[in-house]
Amino acid sequence: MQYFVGEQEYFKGIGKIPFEGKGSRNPLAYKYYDAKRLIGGKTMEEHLRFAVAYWHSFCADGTDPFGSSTITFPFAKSDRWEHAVAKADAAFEFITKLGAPFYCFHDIDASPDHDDAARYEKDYHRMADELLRRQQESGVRLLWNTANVFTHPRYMNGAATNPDFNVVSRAAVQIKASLDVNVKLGGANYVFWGGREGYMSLLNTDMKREQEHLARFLMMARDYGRSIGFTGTFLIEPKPMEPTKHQYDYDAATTIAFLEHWGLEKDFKCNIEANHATLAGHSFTHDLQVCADRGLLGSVDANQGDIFNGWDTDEFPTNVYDTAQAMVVILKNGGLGNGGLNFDAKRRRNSTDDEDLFIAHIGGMDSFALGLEIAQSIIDDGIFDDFVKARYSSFDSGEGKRFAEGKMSLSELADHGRGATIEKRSGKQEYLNNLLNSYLFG
Ligand code: XUL
Ligand code: CO
Repeated sequence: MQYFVGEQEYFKGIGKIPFEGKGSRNPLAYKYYDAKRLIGGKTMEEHLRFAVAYWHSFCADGTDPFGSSTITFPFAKSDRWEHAVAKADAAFEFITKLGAPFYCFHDIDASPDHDDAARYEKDYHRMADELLRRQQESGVRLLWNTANVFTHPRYMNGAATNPDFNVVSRAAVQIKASLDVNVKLGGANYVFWGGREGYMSLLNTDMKREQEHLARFLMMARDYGRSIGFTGTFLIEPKPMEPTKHQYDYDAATTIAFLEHWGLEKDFKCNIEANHATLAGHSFTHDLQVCADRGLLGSVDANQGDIFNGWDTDEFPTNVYDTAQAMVVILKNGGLGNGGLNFDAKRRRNSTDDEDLFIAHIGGMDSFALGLEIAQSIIDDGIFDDFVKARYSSFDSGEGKRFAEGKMSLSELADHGRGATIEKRSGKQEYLNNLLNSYLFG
């Protein structure tokens, strides 16, 4: 099969990743992700809509707060523009060899940042032309892009929520340019992750005012995006903290309440990241379900945290127990629509071989493919659904139905309660845990 390699091949010795199936021990082959295999009427590729994240895969060099870079990229160049062009070549080569249909990026992952706004915009538009050409040649599509308005020191007090109007307006330069670039590249979604949209101390913060500014900013972005022909979904990515002490888009429920309060829910949905949900004290499935229940599940940043520490370790997802449960919610949601599964995940700092980048993605894709397969059998068999339905069956007829339909007063409800016979009914959690294991392990 043909695949895209730019003028120079960067990942030499690694070809298109094949599907070898269960039992293969080849680290550079899929064991479960068989792109064209049909599951419940759609191919795995259509269900899973995998995306590669530019910032981790082609920018993060292993630097952490305790040590300098460990990873040397094969495309490294000393000139910043030449580096960005070589990075684009390497990225499209990598994504094509992997066979992922989508990619995602922040403005300054792909294009050099400059303090001079005009120079920043000029380079970004030039880079968009470079990316567009590679998209057309390779067939890889843009799942979403976003603006990095959290790294530069000017954003240390926030971007849209900064107490200084001049900083807010400088953030608009990046967000407007990113929307222009999105439309040029045919992006399916546009993401806002408010890394510094929160506070470090309430003693210096007018929280109400900052949230009003955030809402105002999002409305302006929506109106501008729609005016230039962006028809995709705007996404907010919740995270409770890190780098701020408290981020306003704390979790799915908080974000949805914010969107609904400001009337933004028709254009915006949530991008749920597994490790952000766990950082907020929820399971990944919990935040997906909160969104699905409100029709606001837009997309997913697929990763996992470490159970032994609380922060955002952004590991590649390998826990099939979680991917299977996540895929149940996603399938019942009717899929992710415009969204997809973006690997907002990085290989560990000491995984320094080029092939480790492939192996990490292969593991993530296989874990979700296996999760999908398991989820489809769980749904097809309907045992969990039947159990849950039976548990609430007292609301399906008679007085219970009248209550659920809002046709009963509190006095009538109490009248029913006086004569009600209450039987003890087990929640059967252990039975259900064991049943889930039987789907995972046969
Ligand atoms: C940070 C994070 C971001 C967003 C995009 O925790 O998840 O990379 O996904 O800005
Ligand atoms: Co993310």
